Amino acid sequence: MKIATLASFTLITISFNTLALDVKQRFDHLDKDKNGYLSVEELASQPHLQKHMAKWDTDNDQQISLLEFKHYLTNKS
Ligand SMILES: [Ca+2]
Ligand SMILES: [Ca+2]
Repeated sequence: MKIATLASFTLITISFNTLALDVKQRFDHLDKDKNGYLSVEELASQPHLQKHMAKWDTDNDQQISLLEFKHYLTNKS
C-alpha cells in the first residue's frame, strides 16, 4: 500500500516535470526574438491564445511571459 502510494507520487512528480519542460520548450519555440516574452506577432501560430490574450496577460504588459503561458496551457479548457 505504502509502496503503491510512493509509486503514484513519483509518477505524478515525473509527469509534472515533463509538463514544465514541455511548456518551456514550446515557449522558447514561439519566442522568436528570444526576449523572454511572447508578443502578439509571435502568437500568430496560437490563434486561441492570441484572441484571448487580454485574459492571460495578467500583468497587462501586452506580452505573454513564461508564467502567463504556463497558466494558459494548464488552465485553458
Ligand atoms: Ca519575444
Ligand atoms: Ca504579460
